[in-house]
Parts: sequence; C-alpha cells; structure tokens
Amino acid sequence: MSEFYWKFLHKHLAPKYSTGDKRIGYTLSEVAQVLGAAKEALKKDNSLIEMNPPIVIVGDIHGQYYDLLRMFSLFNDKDRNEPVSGTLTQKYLFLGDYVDRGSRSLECIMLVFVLKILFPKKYGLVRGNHECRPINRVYGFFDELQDRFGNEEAEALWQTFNETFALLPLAGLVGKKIFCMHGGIGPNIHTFDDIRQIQRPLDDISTSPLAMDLLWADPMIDLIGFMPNQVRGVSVYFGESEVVKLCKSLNIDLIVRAHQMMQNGYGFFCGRKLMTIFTAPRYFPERNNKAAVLVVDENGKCSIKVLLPCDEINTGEKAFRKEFDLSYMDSSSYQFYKTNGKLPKGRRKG
Ligand SMILES: [Mn+2]
Repeated sequence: MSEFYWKFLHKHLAPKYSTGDKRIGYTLSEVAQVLGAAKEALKKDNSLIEMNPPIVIVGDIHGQYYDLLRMFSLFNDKDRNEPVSGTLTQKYLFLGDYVDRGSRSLECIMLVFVLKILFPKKYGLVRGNHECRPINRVYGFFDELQDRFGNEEAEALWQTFNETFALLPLAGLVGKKIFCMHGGIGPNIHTFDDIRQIQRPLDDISTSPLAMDLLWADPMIDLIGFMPNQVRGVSVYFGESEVVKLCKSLNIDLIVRAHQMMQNGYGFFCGRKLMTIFTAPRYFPERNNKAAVLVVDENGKCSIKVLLPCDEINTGEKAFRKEFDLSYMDSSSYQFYKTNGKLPKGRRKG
C-alpha cells in the first residue's frame, strides 16, 4: 500500500521535474487515490495542529513547484544521495496558499499531500485563503486542472480537491509558544480552544468569523485595535496593541503568519512579536522578491533562511540541476529570536 505513495513521492523528486516548466504526468486515478488518503490523514489532525520543534515553518508557495523543491533543498542532508532529501530531514509546518498564481499548483499540492500521507507527524499543513473554493476557482488552480485534464474531469477533480482543502487545519501551535496561521488574528480569538472547536470539514469559511480572520487578516502599522480590511474586502486589519494583548493572554512568544509578499522573504511587526514569512520567490517578477522560511531549533531558537529568486543566479537552472548545488542560496541565515518560554523537546529524528 505505502509503496504506491513512495513511488509517487519519488516521482516528484526526480531531477527531471525539478527544472524548467516540465509538468509531471498524473493519471486521474492516482490523483484521486492521493486525495482520498490525504483526507484521512488530515482528519486525524486537530483544527489547531500542535507540533514541537525542531521544525521549519514555510509560507506561501503559490504553485511555484521549482521553488518549492529549492526550498526543500535548503535542508538537504549532504550524506544522502537522493535528490531533495530535504523533504525527509526536517519537520515542516506549511502555512497555506499552496495553489493559485503559479503555473504548477498541481505538483505543489500533490507533493505536500503525499508527504503528509507518508509522514503525518512530520508534516503540518495549515489552510490558506487560496484553499477555498471561490478563490482557487478564479486565481489559477481551476484553469490549470482544465488545461491538464479537460473540462469535465477538471470540474470533478476540483470538487474533490476542495473537499480535501475543507479538512485542512486552520492554525498551528509550535512548542506551545509560537502561534502560526496563514492570515492573522481577529476579534473572535480568545483561547486556543476557540480554534480547536472549529468543526471540519469547513467548506465555506465565511460561516466561521474566526476562520476568516485566521486565513485573511493582515497587520497594520499604527493601528489600535481592529478595522475592516478594505484591501481584501473581508476580515480585518489588526494593530500592534492586539498582538501584544493576544501574546499575553495566550502565553505565547511569537505569532508567525504568511499571506503577504515580503521583499526579503520575511518581515517583522510589533517589535518581533509577529513575523510574516513568504516562500514564493519572484512572486511579483517586477519586484523580484526573495523568499524565506523560519527555522526553529530544538531549543526554540529561531533563524531565517532566505531563498533567492532564480533569476539572480547567473547559472540559473544549471546550478539547480547540478545536484541541487547550494552555493546560490543565501547562506547568511541568522538567529534573531529565542523563545522565552520553555519548549518541550522534540524528537531528534524520525
Ligand atoms: Mn494568502
């Protein structure tokens, strides 16, 4: 049984798919099988997924499969001979927006789903606002399915994908001290139990104001309290005062969210109480933004790893083809933060 998923995983990591725009060939039945198993795996998680460090926290992916593999390759174990073994060396918490915008949403979501199936305790997958029907219908994912499978099949697949997305957890908690979500916080969150009590499948997140804020909210400098988020048209902006209050009442040290492109891949808000990470480099080609992930070590020490946009690399794809050469990565990852609370120790391996 698991042989199928291992083969499916290895197909994704084959070097021939890690360059350029080459699509992976999928049959409808294998996609259906993976979605079925992903549903079962996701059902076992709480709406608030709790994980312990060491762990890597990943922001928006947005169909940039090539960059997703490059992100994993930041964590390659040099002793391992297989390509992109970074998928096996760490625990990962993804903060959503796997699909839409980029050209290879299907590869991205299939890869993270098969990793979730094979390693349910090593992979946490939180839902982003693009894992919602009205959004992924119009921002690329549905078009990609149509393009690849034809109209009728795409329609049915899209339904099944969204049934699966409806089971994704809505927030994460790392070591009881780092609160993670795709969008942000809102006036409806008071305790972690509020999140745990959100029933899934949650097909239409607009039925849960709390889920709406977790998936859609943005921070706003110089704001006191909350105000309607006019740019998104839904949810709220939250001010620093609310971050400070919530960190205190939930007894947490840090909030980590994604959802907004950061020129350097990450950004801070409210001193260093809230951090935004964004993991789709060159998301706006004209801005040529970098990408980043947050690495939390077993003691809760946080550092950032930055992934440069491909175009800044002279050799481009060639460098990547060469056994995922790390020389083009920004090696200046640095420590910025240590949680004040005691973190429970995670298992080192496995
Ligand atoms: Mn988003």
